[in-house]
Formats: sequence, C-alpha cells, structure tokens
Amino acid sequence: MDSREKVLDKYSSKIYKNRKEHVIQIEAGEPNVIAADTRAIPGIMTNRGCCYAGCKGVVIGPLKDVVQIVHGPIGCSYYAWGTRRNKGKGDENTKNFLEYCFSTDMQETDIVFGGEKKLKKAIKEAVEIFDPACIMIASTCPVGLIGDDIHAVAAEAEEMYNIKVVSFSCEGYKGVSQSGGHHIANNGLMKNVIGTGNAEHVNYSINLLGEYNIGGDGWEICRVLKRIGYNVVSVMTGDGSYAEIKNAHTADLNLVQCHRSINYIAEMLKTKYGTEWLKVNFIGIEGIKQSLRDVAAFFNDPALTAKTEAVIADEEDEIKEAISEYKAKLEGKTASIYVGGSRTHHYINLLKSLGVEVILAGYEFAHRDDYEGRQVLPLKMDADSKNIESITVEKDPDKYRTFHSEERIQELKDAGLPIESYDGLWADIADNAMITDDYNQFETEEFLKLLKPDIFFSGIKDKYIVQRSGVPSRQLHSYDYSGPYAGFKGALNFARDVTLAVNTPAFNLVQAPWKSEPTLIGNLGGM
Ligand code: CFN
Ligand code: HCA
Repeated sequence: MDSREKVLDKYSSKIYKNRKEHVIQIEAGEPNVIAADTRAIPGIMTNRGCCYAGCKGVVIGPLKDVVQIVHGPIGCSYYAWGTRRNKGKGDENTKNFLEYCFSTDMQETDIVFGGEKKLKKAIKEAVEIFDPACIMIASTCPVGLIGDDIHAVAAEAEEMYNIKVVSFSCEGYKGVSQSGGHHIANNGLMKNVIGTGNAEHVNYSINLLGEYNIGGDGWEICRVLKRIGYNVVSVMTGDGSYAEIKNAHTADLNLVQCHRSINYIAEMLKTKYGTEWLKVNFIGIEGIKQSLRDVAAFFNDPALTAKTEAVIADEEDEIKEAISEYKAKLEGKTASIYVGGSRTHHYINLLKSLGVEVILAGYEFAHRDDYEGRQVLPLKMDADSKNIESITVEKDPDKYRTFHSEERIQELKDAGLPIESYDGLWADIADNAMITDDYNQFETEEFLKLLKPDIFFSGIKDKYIVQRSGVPSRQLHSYDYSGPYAGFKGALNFARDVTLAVNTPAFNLVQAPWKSEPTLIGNLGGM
C-alpha cells in the first residue's frame, strides 16, 4: 500500500469516496486533477476558516483609515482582533484605527428584537469619537439569521453623516470557506470605493493587489518598486487605506500577488476601466526578478528597463553571498507547506533556490486554478460573452508542469498570448509530491509520520503538534512574527529563519521525561 492509500484506508467508505478526490500524488506527464473548493465534511477537523474571516479578517481588515464595525456577538470581533497582524502606518493625513476592535456586542435581546438600533448607535458613537472618512460594517452569523438590514442602515448613515459607509453581508456560514468572503469584500470595494476618488492619473502608476503586508512584505515590495521609479497608487490591502484605494482606477497597471483573494477586483477593473493586470510573485529571487522584468516590459520604456536591471543587480548583489551560505546548509532538505490559498505555490521556487524540495503540500481553500494555473483570452476575442469564466482556457496539460518562469514568459510572448495568465501549484511542485486539498488534522499528522519532511510550514493550528513530533515548524501565515519574506531582502530573512529552524529540531534533541522516569510523585500504593 502506498502512503496515500495507507492514510485514506483509515476512513469509512463514504469519507474515502469524498477524500480520494482531494488527495493526490503528483504523476509526471499526467493532468493531475484534484477536487477543490467544495464543502468540508462535517466532523472532520478541517483547517478552514469562514466567510467572515475571508472578508473582514483578510481583505478589508488591513484598511487602516476605516472604522470597521463587526455587527455580531463580541467573540467574532475579539478573536479576529490583531490575529492577522495588520501592519500599517498612519501619518498626518491618514488616521490609523488598526489597533482598535469595534463591535456591536450583540446580546440575546438584540437577537430576539433585532440589532439594527444597536448598529445605528455604534455608527453614531464611532463618528462622534473618531470622525472617520469611512466606516465599514461586517456581519457575522446571527445577523443573517435574524435578518438585520445592514445595507439600509449603512445607506442611512452615509446620508446622515456625509461619510462613506459600506456594508458587507459576510456571515460566517456563507459558502464553503474564507474564499466566499474574499469575493464579497472584492465586490463591496469595487462597487462602493474604487473609482470614487478624483486623483489625476500619473505616469508609471501601479496598484499592488493581493498583498497584505504580513511581516512587512508589502513595504519591502514597494521599496523596490519605488526605487525603480513606479508610483504606487494603492496597495490592496496591506497598509492600505480608503483614501488610496478610491483612486485605484487611475493606475496604468494592476499587479496581482495573491490571485486567490483578489482576482475579482483585477478582472472587474479590467472590464470597467480597461486596466491590464499582471500576475506577479515577489516571493523568491527568481520570482521577483521575473516580475520586475514583466512590469518593465509592460511599460516598454528603455530607461525604465535599464533602471530595473540596475536595481535587480544591486539588490541581488547585496544578498547573494549570504544566501549561498544558507543554501549550503539547506541543500537536499525536504519540506511540507500547508497554507490558505496561494502561499504554497508562491514559496516553492524560493525553497527550490535554497536546495529544498517540497514533497507534501496543500491548501485550505484553493480553487482548481490555484492548482492548475490559467490562461485568459483577451476580451475582444470573445466579444459576445458576458461571462468572464467562459473565456477561460485550460493550459495544455503536457506542457504545463514543465514551464519555468522565463521560458513561460517567452512562450506566452511568442504565442501572442495576453499577460493575464498564471501558473498554479502544478507548474513547480516536484514529481511524486503528495497533495491534500482542504487539509485536515488527521491526514496532516499521518502524512507527517509517513513522509518525514525536514521542515513543516503551516499555521498556528498545527504548529505545535508538528514541533512536538520533532519536525521543525515555521508559520507561513504569520512568519512567526519575523519577516519580511518578500523581495530580495525578504528572501534572505527567510533563508536565515529556515536554516535556524532546520538546524534546531529542539524537540528531537530532548526526550520527554515521562519516557524515561515515572512522573507521578507520592505513594500511590496505599490508594
Ligand atoms: S495573507 Fe493571504 S496570501 S490572502 Fe489568503 S490566500 Fe489567508 S490569511 Mo492566512 S496567510 Fe494565507 Fe493566502 Fe492570499 Fe493570509 S496563504 S490563509 S486568506 N492568505
Ligand atoms: C484565517 C487567518 C489566517 C489564520 C492563520 C493560522 C491568518 O484563516 O482566518 O491558521 O495560523 O493568516 O491569520 O489564515
């Protein structure tokens, strides 16, 4: 029995039938189809979060100048407070409310008699105390169940206080994961915020989409982009602001880092304003170099191209030596990565460049395109179609897994294909790697025992189980409060942290006391 069968074999036949579609071993030359974005099996300890986590927690949460009122019981707000480490800097023109936790603190009486009055009161209080330019309201489960009309409350407040008030019906139970929440947040921002500013267009302007400034990643990426000469109109949404994103429509190009959480905005901006978008990956030295070159190619200006090359050479020079020292200590190691929806594939090449191969991987809530990648034909080729999905073509599965960044870009250019295309996990993952979609506690522990990676990247929910089993763990959601990991300097931070972890398997070096001596004190004989 191979490892996959050994793990799946423990399930009842009904669960087996479901999970076998979500657990696959990569086979070279095969299309490698996996089921994704389907409802988790009740009772299985899935690592997924909810719709509210995706909307409020991930996408709108980092907007610093917005008072974000969570309409629901206090726990929904409290347990989301600060857990996603939104780093943001205010200045004399930009208020920063990120340290605050706003909630209507719904009680039983509000559930019975309705909570709209309480929400109105909360908005009034927020306006009086904080005087924000924008308030956003996010609903949690009970609000949808009792039918409070948060959109009517928002519309009334907008008129009454003459500020922007945007409401999101992102009740936790909606959809199958965080992913539905991303979509709701994207729609809300597009409908109510983006395009409402009146800033003038500036040359060489870009938006950075799907970058949430975890560990300061966004700051590091923007530092390099600004060094080359780009004007960053807005970042969605890491260290982002209402003040900036309302002018996002004025940018020349949208760069998409995390496609999973924000592709909807990229595509809506293209449809509404004709702004092209380009999939980038600022994780890993090859990724950042390729991305910077792709952006320069878009603007097609010799001076900008020359500056891009100069910045690449300088930034790379600074870290090259230290990186190769870390690589010497990591060469030949194996890794496992389990995160939400896009970091798994974003980190594979960075690890590869350090000599580390990913042998076990998966996502919480990825869709098929996060695994398979996608190419989109230009809209004009299918002018009759109103449905963007219907103009999606699957990549040639034979070519698919052999693409490397530079070859891929050349192939796309030679084929005259548009830039809205991207690779998914299949493009870079090793042959024979084990993949589990909507990963759960049981499978993670079983595969960990069977495949024994040298390092395990995941989140807070499984970190300590992994660590205590003797395998070093690093969190790829929070970077264990280290970072940045993006960009050139970020790659060096990452190499350092991984080298330290791999060479310090602390729980492998000590033996639990109860394994060698009795731990109960006292005379139990007389009991
Ligand atoms: S910052 Fe992003 S990069 S937005 Fe998304 S899919 Fe989550 S919060 Mo955790 S770390 Fe993770 Fe991605 Fe995009 Fe973060 S892999 S699960 S919803 N995610
Ligand atoms: C979320 C947020 C999360 C959780 C992190 C973790 C994040 O899914 O709601 O499990 O360690 O990055 O903060 O993904």
